[in-house]
Amino acid sequence: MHISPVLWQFLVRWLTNSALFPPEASAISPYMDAFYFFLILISAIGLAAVGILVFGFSIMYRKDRNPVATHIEGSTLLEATWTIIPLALFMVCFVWGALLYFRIYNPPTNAMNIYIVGKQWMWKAEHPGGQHEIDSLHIPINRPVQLTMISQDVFHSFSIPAFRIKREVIPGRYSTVWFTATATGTYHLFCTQYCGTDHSAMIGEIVAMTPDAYQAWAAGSTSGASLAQNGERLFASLGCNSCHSGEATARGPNLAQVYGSRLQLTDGSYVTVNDAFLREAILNPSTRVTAGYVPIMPTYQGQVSEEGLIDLVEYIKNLNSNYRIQQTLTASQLSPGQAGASSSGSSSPAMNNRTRETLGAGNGRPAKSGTVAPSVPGTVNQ
Ligand code: HEC
Ligand SMILES: [Cu+2]
Repeated sequence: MHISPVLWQFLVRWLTNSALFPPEASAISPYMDAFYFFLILISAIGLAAVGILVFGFSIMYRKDRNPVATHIEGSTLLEATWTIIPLALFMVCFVWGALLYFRIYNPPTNAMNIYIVGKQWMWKAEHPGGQHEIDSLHIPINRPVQLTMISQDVFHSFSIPAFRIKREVIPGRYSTVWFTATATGTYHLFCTQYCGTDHSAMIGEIVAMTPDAYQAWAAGSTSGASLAQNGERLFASLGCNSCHSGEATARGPNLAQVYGSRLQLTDGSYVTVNDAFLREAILNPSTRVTAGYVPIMPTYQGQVSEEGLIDLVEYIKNLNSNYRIQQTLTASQLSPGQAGASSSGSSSPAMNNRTRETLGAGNGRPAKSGTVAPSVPGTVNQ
């Protein structure tokens, strides 16, 4: 789907300047806008068609020209036309929308991860390096950023109009959203789900910076300990290491390689261990018991805050050396073009599959299986 870039720039700039439209500041924005304009266009055509017919018929069949009502028996051709044309239009919307949807909800595996905790009425952001922010979020441009979000109380919704993203933030469950910012600047952050008295004040700012500026900011605002280090401390103080010592005789499984792996449960099914699974495993250990183990792990419900859980999750993630290597490499690389290439060597095959699918969808062509991760990972950002 291609619109002349000149015409596109003109249209978007005009809309942005006249405050009708937020700026396009993420990789997905032009694609979302193209779809949005298409919807407006077909709605306008439909509106015009109906308007013209109503107006035309009321003149053509007015009382003095047509005193006795004409009885028309129906027409198969006409009915087929007004069924097939809208159906075709809706199918175009469906396929186009679905392709965009898959792109928006499948983060590339080399995305840097930031945690967001929503509560009445503020947004808290936690960077893996231990930087904490309230009602603001600093991010580097030209790098995929994934947000892992949870609410401490009621439903909220995290929305950055300039990035064309919005996602529910739900109590008791992680939800994720990702984006690649393309232009430096400060953008609005809104809660777009009515969440109580001060809902309208649950706003903040997104500061998109060059990778260099981001690194300087991150170095200057760290609280000392990274999330994983806090998690390690919590892991010891909650007594997790009494069972998860990593030794062969330990009562609990070794957690070192668990993140990103496919784990077999006692009922024979498999799960892929992600952030949400880890959180569940700590709060409700008995719901999904790992095969080969007795369900002796106590629940930690009510004993750890959401921030504490994030620290634990981040700690367990970082025990997986593959994940750690991948994150270190991507964090130290300022050029987004290399980030994917490094992750291809270190992440598990299952993860590479996902990267491939995302990249494939992003290019508008189907992913080829059997190939190694794409040689131009930067395509995620286009
Ligand atoms: C009394 C021993 C014990 C304690 C204490 C304990 N666990 Fe476990 N844990 C287990 C056992 C046994 C399993 C495997 C059976 C299951 O899934 O419930 C397990 C499973 C897990 C899993 C699922 C992943 C896997 O490989 O099975 C995670 C994650 C986990 N524990 C984290 C923790 C954390 C974090 C703490 C501390 C807050 C903790 N555990 C405390 C015994 C324990
Ligand atoms: Cu809210």
